[in-house]
Amino acid sequence: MADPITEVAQQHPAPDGVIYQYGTAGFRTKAEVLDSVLTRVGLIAALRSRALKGKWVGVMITASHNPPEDNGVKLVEPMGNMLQEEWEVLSTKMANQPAGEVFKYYKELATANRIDLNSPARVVVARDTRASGARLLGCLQDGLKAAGAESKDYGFLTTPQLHYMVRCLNTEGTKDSYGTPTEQGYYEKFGVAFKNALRGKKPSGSLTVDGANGVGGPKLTELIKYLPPKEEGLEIFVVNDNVIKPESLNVDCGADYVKTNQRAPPTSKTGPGDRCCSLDGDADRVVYYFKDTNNVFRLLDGDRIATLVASFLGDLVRQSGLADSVTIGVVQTAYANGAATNYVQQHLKLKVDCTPTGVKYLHHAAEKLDVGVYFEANGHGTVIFSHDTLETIATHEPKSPGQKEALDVLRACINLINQAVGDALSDFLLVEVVLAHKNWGPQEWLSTYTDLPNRLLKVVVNDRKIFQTTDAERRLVKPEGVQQQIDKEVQKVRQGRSFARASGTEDAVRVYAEAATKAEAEDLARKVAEIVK
Ligand code: 16G
Ligand code: ZN
Repeated sequence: MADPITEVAQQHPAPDGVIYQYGTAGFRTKAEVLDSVLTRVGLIAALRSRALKGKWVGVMITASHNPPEDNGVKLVEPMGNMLQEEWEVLSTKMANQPAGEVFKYYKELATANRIDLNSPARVVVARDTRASGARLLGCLQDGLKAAGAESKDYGFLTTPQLHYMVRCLNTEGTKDSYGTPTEQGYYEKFGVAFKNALRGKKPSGSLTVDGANGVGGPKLTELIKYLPPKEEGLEIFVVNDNVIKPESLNVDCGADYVKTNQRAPPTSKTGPGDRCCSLDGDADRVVYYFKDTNNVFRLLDGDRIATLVASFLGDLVRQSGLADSVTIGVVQTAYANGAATNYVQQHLKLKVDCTPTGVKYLHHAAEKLDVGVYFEANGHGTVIFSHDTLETIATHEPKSPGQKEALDVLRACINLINQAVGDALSDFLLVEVVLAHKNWGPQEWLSTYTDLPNRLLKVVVNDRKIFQTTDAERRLVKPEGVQQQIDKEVQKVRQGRSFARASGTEDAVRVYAEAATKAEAEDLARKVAEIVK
């Protein structure tokens, strides 16, 4: 009789000719070819937990903003962070082993990483609302069982909720306890923090939240029960929350639709000045938008959230009397609009770091700061506070009622921010707190600076792997000579900036260009696309 691991690998064979890769957001592809991957991720998760002395690790089954027929899976480290890079490579190798080799590779990994295969392994799992989720969960559980892991299934959760659970489970009963590892615990924590951060300020008007017909919609409906009643707090309308029809997920709605098409979902019925925001399919991304008085669509993307939040936290730190002991920094990617970068540096007088695309890079850079505000333009992001900074803020003695007031709000904001990972629900509550305190509507928020006109193009090339970048993806080192050609075009336009990078999620090169006018930005993007073609 075969051992359980070989048996389970053979029960869920990989289709011929498919090569898998653990990319920026885990494994992600057509759901129909993912069975074998899920089983092997079960084995890897068990090994990862054992390597970490039985700490809980997480497995999230989701393909975020991808179309309904896709699915994916990603692993979560004990503090709620993304999987360590070294283990991404091991996961990729495991996913591509022939079924007959899986057990051998499993044992090899154990030996190489000094893992005792009889020690406890603990894995928590959750999934988004895709139709394929239940089947893939079964494949994952087969892997977990074969590896002898203890597992906890939370059913449907947003990705950030799963990250929250993992962090809570590993800190339960310690002084770093992050909260109660239940859905109710999550809602209670963020509900209380929202109320405390508002401190009696009532957000103006209402907020319409587009749930992308994904898991974020029903979870938000649940969260609303824990928020202050609309008479005292925020009135929220949840739209596009149809999870009964999984084929509608991310279709003509959601954060990716809004950001890519620069328009509201066609079903949107809101009037001028009404605040709206859209989540993505697993609710780890959020973008805001509204129609101005001329009925023109206005987007408030991740750059805008970062600048709004950084400016507010900066004020609170100063008003609390902490300006000398706590510094705030903003982390962006090359996609951040030049005007946003400029606003942070020149107006807010804060430091900006730039990293390659992908949450893990931003998160990592933000970890080096006292307070790291990081957002990708597409709406992924959060704020993280260093251990020492948390301590400083917790123990600071205010010297006036004004300082005390600011400090109370700052402390509540820390609890309102999901520090494990970017969380659309927590992010939009934070935005609402800031707007309420500033007494701003979306127009005031938009007026802080004017975006440079920009253009993003997708270029299909023969082999995207030849495009190698440096300087946080802002410059190409290969193919040789291409960067020089791009530089030449950039110099021809006013306030020009452009870069080309290979996509991590699609077989294409992305070209970004911005300039003083729309015509120049479009022209520059087209020219650079010609160069890389
Ligand atoms: C992934 C990343 C996202 C990034 C995007 C870029 C995570 C969780 N997700 O979806 O942050 O913006 O890839 O895609 O890190 P691209 O490489 O195709 O441009
Ligand atoms: Zn997502």
